[in-house]
Amino acid sequence: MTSLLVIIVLVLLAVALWQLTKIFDLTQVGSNRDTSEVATDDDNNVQGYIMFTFLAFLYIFTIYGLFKWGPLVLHTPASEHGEDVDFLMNITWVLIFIVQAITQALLHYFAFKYRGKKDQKALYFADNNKLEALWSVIPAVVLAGLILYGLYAWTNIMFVDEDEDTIVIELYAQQFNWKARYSGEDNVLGKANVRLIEGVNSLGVDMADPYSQDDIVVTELHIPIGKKVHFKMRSQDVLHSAYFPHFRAQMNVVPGMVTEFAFTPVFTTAEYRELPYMIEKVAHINDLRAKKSVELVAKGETALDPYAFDYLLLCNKICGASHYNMQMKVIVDTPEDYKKWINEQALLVTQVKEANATPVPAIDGATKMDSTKGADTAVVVKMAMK
Ligand SMILES: [Cu+2]
Repeated sequence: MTSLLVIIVLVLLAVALWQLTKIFDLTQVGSNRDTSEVATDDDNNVQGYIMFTFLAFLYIFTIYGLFKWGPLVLHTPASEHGEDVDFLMNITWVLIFIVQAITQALLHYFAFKYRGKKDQKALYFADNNKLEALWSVIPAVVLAGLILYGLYAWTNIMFVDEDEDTIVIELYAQQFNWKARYSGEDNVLGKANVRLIEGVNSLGVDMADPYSQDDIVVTELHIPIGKKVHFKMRSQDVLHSAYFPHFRAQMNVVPGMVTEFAFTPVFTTAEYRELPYMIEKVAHINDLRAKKSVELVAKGETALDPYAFDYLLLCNKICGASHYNMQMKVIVDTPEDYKKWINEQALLVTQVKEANATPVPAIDGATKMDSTKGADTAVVVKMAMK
């Protein structure tokens, strides 16, 4: 409603201004004002200086933006290859920045220098091979250099030696959550198929496959520092994208195929929380939250919990209504903590067996079906019938 009112006010204001200019034109009737549409030297000078003002605006806005929003970029990378990605990104930015600063200055300077002047005629200039070669070859060489370096970095990052000692983990995407499946002692993931999804086996793991017997399914990803983790990704429904911003890793997760990415974390969660930039950032966020909490409490609502940093796996493909909230907490542990954690996790095969073993209660009408327990029972019944 408010926006409609604002629109009406703006339209009325525009109409009023237009009427005012008409009245102004009428007051000028009879005076010997220059009404010619051909630009005079004065007009051209004004246009020339406006060009310079625009150039100043471009530079001032760029510098302002760098200071104002520059600190918001992702800081220290938390993976081994992250440095390479950042270096490539920074080189690209610096190049764009230098080229933009020079070409914009030249463009606006020449537009000013050769602004219209009375009796000045444009010089007919067909072409200059040397100049054209120069401005084609320089960008071509620079771009080829960037692309070659990019390809080199990409192959380096994407290459996973099959014999390398890695931890194989499956990332399973579905609208709108992530699950992780650890390949267990054998480091091989058991086969899986969407047709096998049933009850606790929400990833459709083939429980008859010997490789599935030690698989573990979790909703919070733990990985050890300093060890290469080889992710194999599957999607249950639509296109998703596994995005680990702090590890500088991203890969599409495509239904019907397995995509891969591997990286080595170099900071544990605890270490990353202690980085000076992170301490400052978290303090700032908590300042804002504390202020907001005062407002909330005044309104009789609950205060916000203080924020603590955690690595996240996000979805970076708009995959539906709750896409924005499709995330999984990632914890980088020390090798000892990781070992301890993984040993505490229940095997999928045990979970499936337990679900199957739950005694089926006597079916006494619909009352059983309105609780979660009831839903489980339905699954068990279905599995038992298989
Ligand atoms: Cu998604």
